[in-house]
Amino acid sequence: MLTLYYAPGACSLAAHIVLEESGETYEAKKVDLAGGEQRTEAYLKINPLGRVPALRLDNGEPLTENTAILPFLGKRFDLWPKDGLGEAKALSLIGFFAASVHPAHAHVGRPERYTADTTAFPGIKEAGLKTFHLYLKQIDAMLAGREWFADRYSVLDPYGFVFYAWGVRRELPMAELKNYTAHKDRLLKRPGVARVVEDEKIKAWTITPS
Ligand SMILES: N[C@@H](CCC(=O)N[C@@H](CS)C(=O)NCC(=O)O)C(=O)O
Repeated sequence: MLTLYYAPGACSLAAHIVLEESGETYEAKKVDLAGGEQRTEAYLKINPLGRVPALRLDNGEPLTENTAILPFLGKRFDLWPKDGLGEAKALSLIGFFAASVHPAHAHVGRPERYTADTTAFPGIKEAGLKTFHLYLKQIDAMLAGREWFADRYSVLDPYGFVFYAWGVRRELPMAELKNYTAHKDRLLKRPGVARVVEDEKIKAWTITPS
């Protein structure tokens, strides 16, 4: 059985949705990030980097990083492109999400990772938010005329959903991003997504009245 280590509202939400929608029995273990559980000896055995998500595989081995976990789950649950170019495009988007969009947001929430000079925090946060917003606009453009990021629903969609939620949390004008908002609404209509949103107690997301 697969076990997902996750934290409510964190980037682990993507894998949580994929597992919930899969219909396969899995265990979801909540990690208390605010309480520092990710830095305990027990958790560091699962992910030495002290982050969520982490996935314990059927053989007990841990797998970390969204860039690995999501393709792994996508292949297991037929939510991953089968052709070479489709896969390359999916990896390109996962790379953009993990290496650009997520770190831009980290500058807002974790400025201490980028400088020890606390007087520089406001500038780092402001620049991070600006860059994060710019990326969200780019994601919105990618979704123009499309229902999902790939040719059909895939693990890319719950991953993209994470950053929409973070935009809401940071009070960015998300409703202006029409394609991205419609994508978020499509996701929220999926029963498995609604269950996870409820489980993670994410209140900021409601379906946009059309
Ligand atoms: N590159 C990692 C990033 C994981 C990550 O930063 N997770 C955050 C939550 S979104 C976390 O665990 N933060 C806890 C901490 O930094 O102490 C991935 O994409 O899987």
